[in-house]
Amino acid sequence: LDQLPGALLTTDHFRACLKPRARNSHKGSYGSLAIIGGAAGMTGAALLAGRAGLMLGAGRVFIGLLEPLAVDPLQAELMLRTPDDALAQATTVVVGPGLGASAAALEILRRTASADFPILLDADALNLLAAHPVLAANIARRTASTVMTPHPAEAARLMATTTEAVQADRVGTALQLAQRFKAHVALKGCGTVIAHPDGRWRINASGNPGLASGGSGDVLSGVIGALLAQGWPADTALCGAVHLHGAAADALVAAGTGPIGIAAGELIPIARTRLNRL
Ligand code: NPW
Ligand code: AMP
Ligand code: MG
Repeated sequence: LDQLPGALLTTDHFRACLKPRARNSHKGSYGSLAIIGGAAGMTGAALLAGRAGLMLGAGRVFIGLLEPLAVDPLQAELMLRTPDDALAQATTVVVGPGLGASAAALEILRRTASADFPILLDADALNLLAAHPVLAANIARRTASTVMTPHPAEAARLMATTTEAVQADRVGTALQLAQRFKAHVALKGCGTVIAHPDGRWRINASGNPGLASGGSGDVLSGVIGALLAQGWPADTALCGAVHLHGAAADALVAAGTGPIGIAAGELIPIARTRLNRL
């Protein structure tokens, strides 16, 4: 399957990455994930990504919030920091959920882009790249892995085109983004297209319109970050997370608690169960 240039994504693409945890392993064995984002009015985006990162197995999760908060009362395990302090602790970074477009957002994105560990660029990080071509060009020069998770409007901004043009050629758009940024790309939406810099691509069949609500993309970012932090290669982490995220929404529909009214945070414990049962 991994040799085919294009195929439907299945659990066979990533199952081999799930290895039993060594009995004497510890939180340092599973990576330190930093989520950087959460400007005023959008702190929820960073917290959702952080909760997903924690529940999908990252050893430690730091949230670098642009709008300071003392604690996440629903998830006290999360360590809330300034963006710089979170970046300093990290072995993997997700940047973008609720990041906004302030000068501080641009500055922390610049610093994250030069990190020598895996990074995931989502949401406003992608919008900032679209507006700053020099920074965008630097992404392709990174030596560590880069993952990008645009929805169709974010992809259109990056490609300086329209959402309609992106939707008319989803595989082509995802492949072009992967080549341009030397990144593993998920072009989200119904039938998420995953494209790799070497030209391989996959289409994900899990998921349903219950995911069409605010915060579901932020949860996906945290799931990907958790798998990256635990040492999964970027291509497999992206495939695994996209599949698990959609499968969690499908399980909610099967249980009669969706597609209407799925709150993005509800996906997290279900994706966790699916990961443990792989
Ligand atoms: P339309 O309406 O069809 O013209 P934006 P955002 C389009 C944070 N969040 N197929 C669609 O365009 C994020 O992390 C915070 C086709 C839609 O209206 C970001 O930082 C939350 N079109 C920030 O908010 C929860 C599609 O894109 C437009 C499409 C802004 O992110 C919410 C929206 O894109 C949110 O995650 C598809 N499949 N999908 C929180 N709780 O704090 C999207 N579009 O303007 O980039 O805004 O995605 O809401
Ligand atoms: P975002 O727009 O960043 O919040 O991301 C939305 C998430 O929900 C992505 O993972 C999309 O692939 C997923 N999603 C949204 N609408 C659908 C749909 N109709 N079918 C399947 N997945 C969807
Ligand atoms: Mg989003």
